[in-house]
Amino acid sequence: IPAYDAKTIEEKWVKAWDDENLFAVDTDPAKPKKYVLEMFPYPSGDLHMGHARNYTIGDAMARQARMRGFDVLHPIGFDAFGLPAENAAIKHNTQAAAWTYKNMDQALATMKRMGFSYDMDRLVKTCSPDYYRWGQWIFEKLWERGLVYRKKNPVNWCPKCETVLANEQVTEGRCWRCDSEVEKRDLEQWYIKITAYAQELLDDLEKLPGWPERVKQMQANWIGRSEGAEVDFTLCDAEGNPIEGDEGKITVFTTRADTLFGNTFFLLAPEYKGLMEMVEGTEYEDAVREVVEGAKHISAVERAQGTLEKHGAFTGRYVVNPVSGAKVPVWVADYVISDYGTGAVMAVPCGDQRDFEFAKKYDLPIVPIILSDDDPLYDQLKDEKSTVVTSVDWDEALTCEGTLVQSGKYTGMVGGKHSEGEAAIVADLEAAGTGKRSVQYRLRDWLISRQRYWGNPIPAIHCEHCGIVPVPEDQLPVTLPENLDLGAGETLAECRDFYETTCPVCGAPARRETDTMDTFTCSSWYYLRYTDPHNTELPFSKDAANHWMPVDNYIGGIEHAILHLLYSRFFTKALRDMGFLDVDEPFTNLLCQGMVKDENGDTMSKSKGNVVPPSSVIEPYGADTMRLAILFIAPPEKDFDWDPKAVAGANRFIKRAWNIVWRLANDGDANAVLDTSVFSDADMKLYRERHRTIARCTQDFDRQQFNTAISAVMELVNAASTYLNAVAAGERNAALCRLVATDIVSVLAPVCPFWGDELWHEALHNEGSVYTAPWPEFDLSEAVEDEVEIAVQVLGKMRAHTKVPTGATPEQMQAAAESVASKWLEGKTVVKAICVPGKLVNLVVK
Ligand code: ANZ
Ligand code: ZN
Repeated sequence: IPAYDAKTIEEKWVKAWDDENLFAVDTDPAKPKKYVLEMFPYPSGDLHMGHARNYTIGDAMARQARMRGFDVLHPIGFDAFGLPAENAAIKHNTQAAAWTYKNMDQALATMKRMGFSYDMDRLVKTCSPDYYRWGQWIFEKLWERGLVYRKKNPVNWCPKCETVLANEQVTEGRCWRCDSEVEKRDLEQWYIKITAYAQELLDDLEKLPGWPERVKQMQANWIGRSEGAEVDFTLCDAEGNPIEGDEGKITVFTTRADTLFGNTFFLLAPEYKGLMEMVEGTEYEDAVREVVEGAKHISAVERAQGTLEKHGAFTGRYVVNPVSGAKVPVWVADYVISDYGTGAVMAVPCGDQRDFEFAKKYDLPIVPIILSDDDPLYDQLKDEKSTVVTSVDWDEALTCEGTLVQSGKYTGMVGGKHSEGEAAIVADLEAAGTGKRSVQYRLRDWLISRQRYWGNPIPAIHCEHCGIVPVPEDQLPVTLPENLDLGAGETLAECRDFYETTCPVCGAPARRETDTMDTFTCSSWYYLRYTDPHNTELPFSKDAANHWMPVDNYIGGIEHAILHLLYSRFFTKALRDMGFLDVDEPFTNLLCQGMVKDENGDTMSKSKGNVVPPSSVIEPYGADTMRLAILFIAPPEKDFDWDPKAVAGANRFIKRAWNIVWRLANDGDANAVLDTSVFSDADMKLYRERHRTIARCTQDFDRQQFNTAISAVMELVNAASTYLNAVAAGERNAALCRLVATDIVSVLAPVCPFWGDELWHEALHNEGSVYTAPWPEFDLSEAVEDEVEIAVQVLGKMRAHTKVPTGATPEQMQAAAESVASKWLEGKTVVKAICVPGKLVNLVVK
């Protein structure tokens, strides 16, 4: 038996698979398709442990699916545009393209070394013109359809990255990439109208039973659908007279119209249009301005969270409440955000915790209009229609359901979200023409323009005469120049060769758009390009997309739960509506793999110096050991701590399985016919074990629980080892030995492919690759034992064990029990036998 030499074997098979182009898709209409996809990497350097885990999971799935008879599409590519390349180029005084291509080459070499079964003919690099050309084309199609527009708006600006950011890219007021504090700037930017799909993006989460619940929940929260009403308030002066010359009314969005009687003040967002004009020249101007300026340094998301200290100021104005008729003061407050609802709020301190805190801070009245029935005020107020109690000293607002009090004719009704009281008041507002039903979404349109160089150019031209016009389709792509002097600070906006152009409509000199697209536009459709990567007429053909889509198994990190996955779902739906493919959702099953942490359970990071590079395992042990360890240590969705002992253990198992397969193969005979009627007891035992473990392994692969699938293989290896030790060489069944050797190689091959192909050829003398071999069949009825072991009790005391035929009758069980328990029965008579079939007999004696 040759020694297991990972290095030699792995080098040999990397080359052989390459020469044969083994992993190319062979679209076979007779086979069912399976599209297995791992989220493509950003080429920031060599692969790290997180990548290794991501791709190992996908690769095991893809290889096993292939063996199960699927026609498998398993591609890879690179999300190659983005700021890190630009920053690295500035730092090392080189080109972003050179840096990116070098990193991609390095990552590709590592992927090969890991044995990943990618169809390299379908490699996609988003920075390559033949890819980004189609990104520009799709952008123009969205534009034609009214799903792209420009707008001047306060936007998130990262001062360090010197670019704007989408809402999704700001976490707790900071840049998702560099963690700098994000500022607000008023800039004209390009937007994609993702909000047009808000409802469908929400509804269709139901079509995704194969997604983790928490990811769907995060998307639903991000979309943030809210049902409520818009209510009109009339502006007035301190005496309650309508204000001359003003528009006269301000509308609010509320989910709690039932609380209108508890509205004691009124709030405007600091960015509310016309706010400063309202206070100009008045004694309130300075205080209001202070709040407006202060709010500029806090992100809208944070302001809305309600965890920060609240700031506000009185504007000197009042509004009249359309239901209670009360005159309430108008304030500016920094926890009100301008781009949700109407940017104005009817504050109800007794029912809303934020309003409650604001009222406490600024000493505004808290009128109780909703009570829980254990409230001390309940008995006094439960029938009270007018306001008799004008303030309470509660510790917090009552934000759940309760009974409405001091609320006119609505008193006594149930109050709360979607409550009886809410419905009644909204119906009356609608009848009076002062309000209407309304649905709001938290989701905002996707700001996609970036003032950065290394990205896909937005295909637009600014003409003095014609406005902003799209670059004609036959002039795409707008090619990104690769020779900018980034080190010297040159930007696209300063690159004459790039921006000087002529207007495609009138021919006058014009200026090319110099903003590039958010790189998330590139990753929103790459999975479609894989289905037809060389198409020069279209981004992908409808037939190819319809054949392969949706992706059956998508594997990636939870950090993409919102951004990438939401954008991709939107792109798929928009492209569907334009007739380019027929699927509603891009990813049927989503697996979010857990993190690989260091030995002490810390996340790995360069700054902590605790990164375990994949090469540190591949060098000493080989890629197969690395793959086995990654899949065996934990179920794929769980985090795990890196454990060198587990790696050594994985390597020991590979060697042991190697030896067992060789020994079985040497005793086996490919021409022998399997005949169970000549089996010895030992043969039968191994044969049953084989059916049992293959069944478990198959089910565990289906459930994507690779760790338990590997445990099943280990049991089979143990059973084979027991057999080889117990049965003399000349007495082993040659057909059985061959079968079990083939089984072990086959079921472990998706995990340890190099090991698998080496044994497939050298020990089993097969042609081809185990990758194209069928997955072993099993028959659970063959796994059933003929006999079962039962426990024997005498007067409830455990005395012995014995075997009875499977399906034995109570009489047979009793007879067997009496014979093994004879020494406890001496001199007694059995009066009764209590039998639990297949398990136990309890003999009752006198
Ligand atoms: C009165 C009220 C009484 C409210 C009450 C809540 C509780 P969701 O559910 O998230 O949609 N609101 C409306 N627009 C806002 C804005 N631009 N900035 C900050 N807050 C805003 O929240 C809807 C509620 O948030 C609305 O209902 C409004 O306060 C507030 F007992 O109106 B409510
Ligand atoms: Zn023009």
